[in-house]
Amino acid sequence: MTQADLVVVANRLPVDRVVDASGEPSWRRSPGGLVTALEPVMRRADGAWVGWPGQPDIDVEPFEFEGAHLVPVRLSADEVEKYYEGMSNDTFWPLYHDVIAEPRYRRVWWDAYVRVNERFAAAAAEVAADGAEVWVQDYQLQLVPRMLRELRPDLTIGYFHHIPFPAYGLYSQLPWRRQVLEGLLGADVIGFQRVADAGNFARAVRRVLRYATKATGITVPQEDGSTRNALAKAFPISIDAASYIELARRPDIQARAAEIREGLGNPKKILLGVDRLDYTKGIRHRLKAFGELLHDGRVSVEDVTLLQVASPSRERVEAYMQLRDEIELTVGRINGDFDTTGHTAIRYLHQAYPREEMVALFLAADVMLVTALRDGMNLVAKEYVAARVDNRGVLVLSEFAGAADELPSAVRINPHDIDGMKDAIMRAIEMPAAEQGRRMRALRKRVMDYDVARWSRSFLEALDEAKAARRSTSAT
Ligand code: GDG
Repeated sequence: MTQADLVVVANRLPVDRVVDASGEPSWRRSPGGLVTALEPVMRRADGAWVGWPGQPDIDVEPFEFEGAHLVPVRLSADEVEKYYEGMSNDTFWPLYHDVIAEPRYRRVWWDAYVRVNERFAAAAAEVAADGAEVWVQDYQLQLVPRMLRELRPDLTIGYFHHIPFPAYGLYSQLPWRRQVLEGLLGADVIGFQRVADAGNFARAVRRVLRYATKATGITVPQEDGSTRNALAKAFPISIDAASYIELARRPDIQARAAEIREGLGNPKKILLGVDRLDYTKGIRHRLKAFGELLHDGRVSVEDVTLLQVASPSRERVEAYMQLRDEIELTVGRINGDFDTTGHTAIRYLHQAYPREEMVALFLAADVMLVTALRDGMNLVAKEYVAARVDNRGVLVLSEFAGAADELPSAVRINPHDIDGMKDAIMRAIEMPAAEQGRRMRALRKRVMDYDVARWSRSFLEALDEAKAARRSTSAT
């Protein structure tokens, strides 16, 4: 049986199951950024990855894929509904994103969440070698660190939280607020996107559990009366910048960017939004601001087009169905009011595209609009910047996205302030080339210096240090 020195535990395996024309199933690497980030680490370290294969009720034996050992965790259709769509995406997601949508607290969802977390913990415990490091990913698995520590006290455990951790006034709504904090504190290293998220977490720990915290350290009491130290700190995630640069330099992708502009009637300026269709992304606020700019006559459809890619997401969750209806109604109204036979105000695409096409879109866009009401990081902001190998283009960035901490040269907005956002969009549209260049160079420097490889390295270094510290304590 495989015993791995590094185990990644995530809701999803890094592969998608595809069935060919003859009905034969196979696995294809999924496009996600986490996969790219961890692939080299996994190869180096005899790595295993524990996760759900993405379809309910299928039994799959562990298998090797591109140098990693993959361990599938089975979920029934009922568990997908309660643990994933319910507890993860209809309770934690809205609560942790500042209650933009109302979180629903349902005890049957919680019960399924506990049960599924136990299953992930058990699978990780089985595959981890003696004294291995385990890296748990994200809000679907917040109870795993503690469960795993109980099963395997020899392991060093890390957890990374990809989404925000809310202020205590909101967090305290959670009926299971104590269990979740205890679950997370099973980890030796707890990583967040922003310094503020780590601060909110430490405050919740002080308020609910009364544990002492000091800077990034949390003193966790043990059953035997001793204490141990957990580190709760910001490790802002990033992208594989080099791969975006490579795509952006490809002549066929640059030609495609020109074709996209052509297809929109060669407007003077193209504004771009790229988001999963999610209420946290501020798509409605963005549409409102743009609609008003057209209404006020500050921009015209001949000169400016908004291209909005809203990739389908969580389509079985009620709040997402409602959001889609609202957005499509708004887009229809704005286009109905302002389109001409030759020009459209908003080109709306409820579709997912290959990465090549995304990069062509980035290259075609003069202004990138990231207007999230709350976002852990927002990788799209970083991808746009990396793709602008010409040092042109303007990033308009919400201060409520984690990326705002690292990208001060963007045009910063508060998406709730519609007038402020309208002015910022005008500033971006009218920005002289020299100023675009100055800002874009600074943005690109940050994204290239701090890429996803550096992110995973810095987290794993912290985990190594935690492991060394545990060894020296247990030796004394
Ligand atoms: C969560 C946190 C945090 C989108 N549409 C298509 C497509 N995408 C890609 C983007 C980007 C990724 O999906 C989305 O990442 P974001 O960071 O923007 O947002 P979330 O999905 O909400 O991610 C977030 C992230 O985790 C990582 O920690 O930054 O705050 O919410 O890479 O380009 N990719 C392709 N076609 C699409 O249609 N190929």
